[in-house]
Amino acid sequence: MPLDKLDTQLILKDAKRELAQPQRRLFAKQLLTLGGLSLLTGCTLTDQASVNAMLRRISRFNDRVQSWLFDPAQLAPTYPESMITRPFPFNAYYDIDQVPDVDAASYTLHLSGLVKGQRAWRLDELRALPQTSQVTRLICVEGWSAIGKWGGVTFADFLRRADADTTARYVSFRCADDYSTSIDMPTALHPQTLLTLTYDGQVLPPKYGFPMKLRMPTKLGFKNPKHIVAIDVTNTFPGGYWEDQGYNWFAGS
Ligand SMILES: Nc1nc2c(c(=O)[nH]1)N[C@H]1C(S)=C(S)[C@@H](COP(=O)(O)O)O[C@H]1N2
Ligand SMILES: [Mo]
Repeated sequence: MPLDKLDTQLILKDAKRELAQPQRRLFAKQLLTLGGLSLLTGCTLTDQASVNAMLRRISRFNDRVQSWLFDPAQLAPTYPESMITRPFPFNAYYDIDQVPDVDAASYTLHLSGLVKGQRAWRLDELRALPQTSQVTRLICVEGWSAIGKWGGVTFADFLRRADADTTARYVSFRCADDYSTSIDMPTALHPQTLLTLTYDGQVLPPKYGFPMKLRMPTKLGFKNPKHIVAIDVTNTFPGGYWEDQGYNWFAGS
């Protein structure tokens, strides 16, 4: 069916709604006309499904561009401890009374994919690795940000100790709830990307991701997975919980 046979007004309205999310502003600048976009992307805009496919394709393109621009030496701002937000907000795709209850004694972190080293790590093994801490700002797309203090193991260190192939493209995370997300390798190796075991000097509480979360001040909140139980190193694009629902994958600076 040619484009003019479709309700182009409705499709445009829908596309604009999709683009209204703040992390898509870059993306929105490129919203010319649907006809122009269809020429650029080579997609035929015959129905809503193909419009969505086109939007995803453009978002993926932006991810690639941002990934080239991303400078791994660029550091996110850090703050004095006096600026820590108290109480620090809790956020998840469910309410606080549904926070997963992970058992410390039986917890293991599974490593899979392009990794030569040890495949499962116990919590005491993670705690025995060299620790560092940082005070940074978490920015959530829902319209809030807060400064917190996270401690743990520099993720690049961990990946090297685990003998992960750091030339792979992606690292993906599966969580004790039904959450998942994934990042590019330059972000995984960023000096401020932290395999986090503590919050504000205390064992990471359940609400903030016990026993382990990945903290990246260069990424939006939703890219910072809590309650991680499995890490996969891969060259196959992994997506994630929000990413699969159309949120921009790169989602960071
Ligand atoms: N496992 C898991 N991780 C998650 C989420 C979630 O629902 N489940 N929500 C994300 C979102 S949207 C935000 S803003 C931060 C909130 O982290 P906080 O509760 O430590 O403030 O966690 C992120 N990581
Ligand atoms: Mo968020």
